[in-house]
Amino acid sequence: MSRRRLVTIPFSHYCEKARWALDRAGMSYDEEMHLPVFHSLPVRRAGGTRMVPVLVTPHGVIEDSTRILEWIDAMLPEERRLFPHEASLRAEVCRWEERFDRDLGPATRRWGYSYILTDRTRALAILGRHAPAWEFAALKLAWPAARALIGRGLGVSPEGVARSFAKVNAVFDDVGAALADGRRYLAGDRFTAADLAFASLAAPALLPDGYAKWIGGLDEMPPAMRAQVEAWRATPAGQFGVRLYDER
Ligand SMILES: N[C@@H](CCC(=O)N[C@@H](CS)C(=O)NCC(=O)O)C(=O)O
Repeated sequence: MSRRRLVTIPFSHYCEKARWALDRAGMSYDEEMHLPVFHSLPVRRAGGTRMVPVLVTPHGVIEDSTRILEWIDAMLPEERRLFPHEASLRAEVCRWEERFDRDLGPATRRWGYSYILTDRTRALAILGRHAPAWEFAALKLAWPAARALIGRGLGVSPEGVARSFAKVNAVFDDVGAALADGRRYLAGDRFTAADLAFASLAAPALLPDGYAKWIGGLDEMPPAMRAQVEAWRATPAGQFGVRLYDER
């Protein structure tokens, strides 16, 4: 039987979400990593449409991190599932998860890129960590064009970044408010897709140790970014995200 293959942009937090779920389920897979822009062709070759993550299995191709989580869940016993069976709890988990996918993921990504793209040396050090050698060489050569393409694609403008910053704060406030009653997990009394989606999609804003392997640690980031990461880490939602990584 051929092995499962996860096609990724390695530092993508949506890929991190899928990777976390696969690891948690103890499912083996090979990760095929690409740089942004260079990912397009491999994604289509793998049977995907445009975005990563794409999971290639002997039984078919699964696109989208949430679909990947659902696919993994179908193979787990109820008590290990990320989406509980009980209807009202499941609805709560899905509401959180959709909110993080829709609001938090794009916002932390744009905010993070706004710092990373400003300095060529830093950007290449971060983006190039796990990149195939030829993709990295091409990225270096074509950096001004690649930078412009990524920045435009993600809407990295002062107004866009300000909107994303406000969105991260709004999500963190809501998560903090939910946790104020002392609960350990966002929905119910065990770890679910809500927690996994929050921690992984908040990772660019929290830079927990478990994510540093993919994007770099706090000390590699510019001072203004570091200060904001530290401020977010100090919030109840930030502490929660870091704790989930520690317990991973
Ligand atoms: N809803 C998707 C979002 C995935 C996503 O935004 N992937 C980004 C990387 S973080 C991507 O592939 N961007 C490349 C592109 O848009 O071409 C999921 O949950 O998997």
